[in-house]
Amino acid sequence: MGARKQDGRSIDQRVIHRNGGQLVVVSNRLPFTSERTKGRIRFKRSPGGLVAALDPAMARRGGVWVGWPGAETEDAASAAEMMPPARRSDKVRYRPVPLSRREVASYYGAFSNRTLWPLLHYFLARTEIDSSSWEVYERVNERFAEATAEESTDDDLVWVHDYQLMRLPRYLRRMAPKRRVAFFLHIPFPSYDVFRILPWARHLMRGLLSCDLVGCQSQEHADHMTSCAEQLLGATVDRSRGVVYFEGKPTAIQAHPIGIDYSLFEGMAQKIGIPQVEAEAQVEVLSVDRMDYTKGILERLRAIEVFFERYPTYRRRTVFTQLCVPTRTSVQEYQDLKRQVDEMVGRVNGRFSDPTWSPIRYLFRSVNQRELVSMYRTARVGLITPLRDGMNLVAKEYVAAQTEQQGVLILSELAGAAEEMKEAVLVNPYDVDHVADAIHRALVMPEAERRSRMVALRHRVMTRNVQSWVQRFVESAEAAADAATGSRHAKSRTDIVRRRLQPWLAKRQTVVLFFDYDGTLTPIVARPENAVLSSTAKRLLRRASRTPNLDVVIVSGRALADVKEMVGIPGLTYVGNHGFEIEGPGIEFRHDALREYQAEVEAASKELRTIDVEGLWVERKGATVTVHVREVAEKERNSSERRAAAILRRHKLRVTTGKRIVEGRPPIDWNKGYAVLHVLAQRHGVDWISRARALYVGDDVTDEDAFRSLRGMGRSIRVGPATQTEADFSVPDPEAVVELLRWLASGAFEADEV
Ligand code: GDG
Repeated sequence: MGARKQDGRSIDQRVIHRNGGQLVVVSNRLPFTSERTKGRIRFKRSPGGLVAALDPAMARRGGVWVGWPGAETEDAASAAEMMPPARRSDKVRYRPVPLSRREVASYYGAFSNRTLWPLLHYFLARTEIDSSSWEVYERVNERFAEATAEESTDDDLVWVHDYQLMRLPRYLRRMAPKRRVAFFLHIPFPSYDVFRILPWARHLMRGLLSCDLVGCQSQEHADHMTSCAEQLLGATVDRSRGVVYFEGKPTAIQAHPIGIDYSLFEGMAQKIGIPQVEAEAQVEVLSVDRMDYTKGILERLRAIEVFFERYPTYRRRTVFTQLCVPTRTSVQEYQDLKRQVDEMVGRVNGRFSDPTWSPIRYLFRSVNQRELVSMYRTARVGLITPLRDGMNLVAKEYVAAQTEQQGVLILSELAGAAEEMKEAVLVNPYDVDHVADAIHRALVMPEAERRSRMVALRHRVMTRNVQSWVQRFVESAEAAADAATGSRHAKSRTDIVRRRLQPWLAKRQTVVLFFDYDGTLTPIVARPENAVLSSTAKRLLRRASRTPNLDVVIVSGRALADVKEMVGIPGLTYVGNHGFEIEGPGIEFRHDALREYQAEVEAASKELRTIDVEGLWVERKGATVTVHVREVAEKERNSSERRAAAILRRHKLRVTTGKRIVEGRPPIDWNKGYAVLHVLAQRHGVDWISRARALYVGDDVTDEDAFRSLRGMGRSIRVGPATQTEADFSVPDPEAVVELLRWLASGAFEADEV
């Protein structure tokens, strides 16, 4: 029976239903594979790490999954038939992308698996260069992009996976310029000298740079990708922030090492119970791989042979189980590898076996997950030695299943996992003598050492699990997309900030809101006296001042009297003069420096007024003095700023520069950040953190002090670009601040859901 009727609804109904802001995952394969046998369609979970990692996350979170259902079909109608019945939940919908026989052969078999796969894993001699398969790769990527464009909206986050779809983002960007697009590469990204070998290296790089975020398994891969962008396309690179600018658009390139569903593996292992390894005569060493030349199976078998040569006393006491899962069986290289592995196992077994024991137990098939965990559990040593691997999830799963902390992990230093799993016994998989010795070392390792290594490994695999991987990736992708789209998406950026703040704000009784004035509540204007609060902002501030559990504080570089007059709402707390003066219910504060430095500030102001430059003017405010250069002719602006700064320094004042202003203030450690903490302690006690949430919104460099002070204790929002700031979030402009204020003043942050 086809999938259409099994869940009582048609596939199309499931495909059409949509809700905004969802995750749209795109991968070559859907998480299941359909097979047509004797007129019936059967569905199997697809093998491999990508599905193992993403399937549970999607099932929990919901969204759309775009991909190839696995069987060759000529048209969309027959592809729809290849859809499975509704799964565990209806939260995941599938959009099949049909592929013809020729496309499967060229896009998948040839370009993906005989060109990109070997090259990205540094197997240069196996890399095929064939322009006809490239053309099919392009066309298929375009078709995937079309399906993705149809299935997503500008509110969604499109998350494209892996090397088969590196060109997709380029097409999608053309079809839907505002779509938020992120990419994750599951396999390694090689150095420039290797990647440039591909005649289509530039095209592939352009594909990646059409994304807002590109995630790699390790920092090393991310660094390689950044250099390639720079050297192949002349992109501008900001290494400190991990951002590449190409064709006027930023792309963040970051390391996001993938994790596993730790509690699933640990839970299954606990259910299976404690293996009776000690009681058994034989100790087991386990390797699990897809049958792939990158996994180093032949080299490992050779190391096992050397092990039995060097350590003959371990014969009959040790069994190596090699589970090889068949993949890409239609590709010639994989058929050849299978033959070589078969031969090698036969040779080693023939050499060492006796009538009751064989050194290698070889399984060429897949096992179910329970059996797999049971194998992980019984193995004293996990022998994971790929020649190159993006990450290697088997290493992490083995560790998760070691609930008794008895096992030892031997891990290739050329697997991405080695970057995080330093407590494993790390080996060079090509050095078979070294691997043989490492096996011996693992077998004789004292229990105390085994335990301490395993405890450390388990802790890391547990905390960096697949759930946190998805969460961190999605958050980084949204932040990168915000930065890229800038104010065009003002509203949605504010929405994102609101969504993220809401659960945090709702957790405490009181919320203390700090707003900077100029540039935050009002737009920046040429003359400060013209920075008038809009009637909406004023109304909302008034409403906020009456909202229960909301405490509003206005923070400004202006003199206290000035900012009080500009806002004009009684009952709020006002912080003036960058924190030197504070006034509000229960607070009356004037910093001593106001008096101490009065004479110096006065003298500096006088001297500054002697600068004869048209448009420059000096504003004296309590403890500080500000030189405004906004109206100075552009060519004279920098020199005027320099002259003003020199005068201020001569008077021993501390100089800060802001948006077309230069300011001098007493050279003492006091700033908006200290003032914010002072207000919190005065109004809510030194232990304010247990009762109140503090949120600071500001646009200026002087607000960075407040962002820093609240780091880890409160939250902060920068008004303007999210670059070079200590703030946790950003919104584009004062209009967005007013939107945020509307929400806060309504008290809606106390609700359970936004
Ligand atoms: C790519 C990258 C990266 C294996 N045999 C059986 C079985 N498996 C599952 C394992 C594991 C997965 O397959 C293999 O994952 P790996 O990470 O080891 O390798 P790749 O397939 O090459 O994955 C890799 C990964 O993507 C994720 O980003 O780590 O570097 O090459 O989860 O458990 N599962 C079952 N039976 C088997 O016989 N049930």
